[in-house]
Amino acid sequence: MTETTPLIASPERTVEGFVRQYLRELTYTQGTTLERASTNDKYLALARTVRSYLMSRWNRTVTQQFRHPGRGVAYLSAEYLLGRQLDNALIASGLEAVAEEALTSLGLSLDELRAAEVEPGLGNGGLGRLAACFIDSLATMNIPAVGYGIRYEYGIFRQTFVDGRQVEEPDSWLDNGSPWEIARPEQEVEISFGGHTEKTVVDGAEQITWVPGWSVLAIPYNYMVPGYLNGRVNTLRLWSARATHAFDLKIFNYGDYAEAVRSQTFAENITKVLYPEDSTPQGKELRLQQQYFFVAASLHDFFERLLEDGFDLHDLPERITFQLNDTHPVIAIPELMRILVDLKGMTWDEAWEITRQCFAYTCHTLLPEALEVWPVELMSRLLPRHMEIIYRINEEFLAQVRERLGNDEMLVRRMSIIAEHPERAVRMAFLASVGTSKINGVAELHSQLLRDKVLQDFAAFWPEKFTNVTNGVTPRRFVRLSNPGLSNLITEAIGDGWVTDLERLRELEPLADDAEFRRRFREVKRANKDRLVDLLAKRDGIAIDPETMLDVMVKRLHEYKRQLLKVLHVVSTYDRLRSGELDPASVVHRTVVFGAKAAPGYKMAKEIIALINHVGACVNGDPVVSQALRVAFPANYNVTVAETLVPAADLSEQISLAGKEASGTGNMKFALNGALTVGTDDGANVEIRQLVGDDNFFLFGLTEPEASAIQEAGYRPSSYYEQNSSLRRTLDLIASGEFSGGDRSTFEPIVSNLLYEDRFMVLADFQSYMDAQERVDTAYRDQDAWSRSTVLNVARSGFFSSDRSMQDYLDRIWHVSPSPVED
Ligand code: NBG
Repeated sequence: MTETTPLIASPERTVEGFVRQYLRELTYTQGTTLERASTNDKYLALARTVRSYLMSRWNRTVTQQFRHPGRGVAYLSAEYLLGRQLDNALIASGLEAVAEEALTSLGLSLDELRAAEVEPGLGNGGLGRLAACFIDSLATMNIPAVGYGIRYEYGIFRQTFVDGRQVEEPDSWLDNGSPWEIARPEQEVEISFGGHTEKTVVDGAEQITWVPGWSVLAIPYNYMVPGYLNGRVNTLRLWSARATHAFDLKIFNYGDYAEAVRSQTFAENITKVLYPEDSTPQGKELRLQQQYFFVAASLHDFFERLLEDGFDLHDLPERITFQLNDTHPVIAIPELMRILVDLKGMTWDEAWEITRQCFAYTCHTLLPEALEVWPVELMSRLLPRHMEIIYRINEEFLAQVRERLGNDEMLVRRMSIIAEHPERAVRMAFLASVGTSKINGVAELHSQLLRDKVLQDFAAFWPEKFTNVTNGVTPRRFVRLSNPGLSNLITEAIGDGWVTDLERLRELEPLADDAEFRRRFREVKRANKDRLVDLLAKRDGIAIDPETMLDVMVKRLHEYKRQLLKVLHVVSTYDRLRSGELDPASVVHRTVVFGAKAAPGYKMAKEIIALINHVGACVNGDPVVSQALRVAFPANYNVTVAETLVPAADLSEQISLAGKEASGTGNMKFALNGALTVGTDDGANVEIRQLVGDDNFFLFGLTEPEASAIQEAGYRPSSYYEQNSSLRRTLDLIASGEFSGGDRSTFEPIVSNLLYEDRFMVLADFQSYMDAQERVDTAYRDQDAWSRSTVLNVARSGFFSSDRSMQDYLDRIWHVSPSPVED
């Protein structure tokens, strides 16, 4: 590709240049004037102004990629929980100060305009946010990488509370315009479904053709992924479904207008909505359609647009690794086989070798019910050719197993990609294990448990395939942008190199012993609390006291994460304050903040939300208790709220049952922002504790082997109830109807579940958790020692940068080198 476009200079990086560009956008793109413009007009013009500064770098990045094609990464993820784009684009382009001054000179406020952006909530929780952190790091590290995903028209639902119960509202995030995306309708890809396959013999060789039943168009929308101050802008390509032209036309010709519109709607349903399940997928047909839709479009895009004409496909593994973010994109494995064998005429064996080398798989769970399976019946109906390919992959794989391990039929059944019970179904994690060259877990403990338990047979068969890459978070968004006070303090002390080399935070360690530094550190925390006070007052009408300890538990609502354990602590404290056992004047004053969405179909999770809200109302309404303890549960926790909440927190609650949380990434954000963790030995907590030191972490609870041993011996939660009087009082109080206006039935399902099932061992860890909270209180009383610990948490958490995670992927899996974009 030759570059013939004359280079149009970017707008000048001065206040005047910015003002000029801004007024141009407001006038010529938005079609309004400063006097008439709505807040949304002003925001859109600002977004486009900032975008215009990045545009030539984006073009340059793409041009360089076409001119010097080399080894790269394609990250395939059904979710990207991006958060607001404006602030990130401002810091990545180094335009923050200029923009602020320019807007002020026009009588506008940057703060007001940034608040007008609706965040693209195209993900559920940790998995989607991780993908967003990873693409940020890849761009910042100058790695040629492209992210592929789905442009959901409705992202994660907006949560509201009615009588303390969760109500979901659609998130129509595109309504006010979407200045960060560029549609490329001319690069549409046709994606087929259904139909049947036909066998023909050509020159003695069997050839299979898929004759699909229906198809839709995939329209790409490009998003900028700007590296931090490095002039690289990578691309995130999200696909949107549209009805095929041929489809409507045929029906139009028959004169059935209504039918034509119906089919259009049917096609466009595919990318209509993000499934709000987190960690436990629903086996819905539309979900499989979504998965195949984006994966097939992405592979096609890579082959047709990014690969030069005449590229020898045998060299494909030299060019690309497709990283599969969980099992959602795993259907890409049979799709690549179909492309290579059916469309490109390769032999099966050659194609298989290439396919395996081109894919790597990240597993993000330990819950057996979270491993996706698709009924054979559905797969055969929706993707008949892929089902045949999966059968053959399985046949050859099981033959290999028999050859190496003998005819151990139990083992063969256990390892089969096709499950036989309760119905015949494709186990996507097994397909991923067979069809990739590397498999990784997301924290040390998680990777170990994958090898020892979840994928044990595969790890024994291919030990070298398994590796670990501990998750990370981007320091740009989660420190630099969300915590300007701390960022300035750090930069003043050690320079600004930490933003792209987070291990440099180590240089802060000696300052933990510097009383003046600790004082300033506390000042920053206090200012962050004041910011949170403002936000919650404006956004939710919730008043919180910045003088209290902020004890924060924010994450998806899931039984394994054990929000219930936190509730029991609150209820027990309420009980003791009210009965006079604790003196409100002398205890450490706390504000317990919850933030959590429950999957709309997850009944128990929704009951727990109601319980939190009802307990909160009683706590806050009690004149004695509320002097010392308050509960705040702002609705609709999202990335934007996290950006204000995390920097303000004193205590980070990471209290899942050991062996259940794959990693957690909120835990890392809190530690990096100077909160201390109360946590179990689970997921990445293990590594956080090792790094920050036992003295600066409140550990409690069973270890994974201990929990497993109790389960094996037969766990009896009621025995803990019988033996522990404070636990008994706490549960009895909930059962009494105290928090439900005297109605004992309201929270009865929660109480009986804890007493008679308690799958995640809340009761077993209760006492240990209460003891840990006592240690927290004691530690918090000595503010000077506390802030020493918080400084050490920050100084020792540099490991949890997603830049380090990306470096680990590069070294262990991708083997791609940086390629800075030239001027
Ligand atoms: C989640 C895990 C978290 C982990 C994120 C990112 C799924 C399936 N998994 O512990 O529950 O931090 O993935 O790896 O959403």
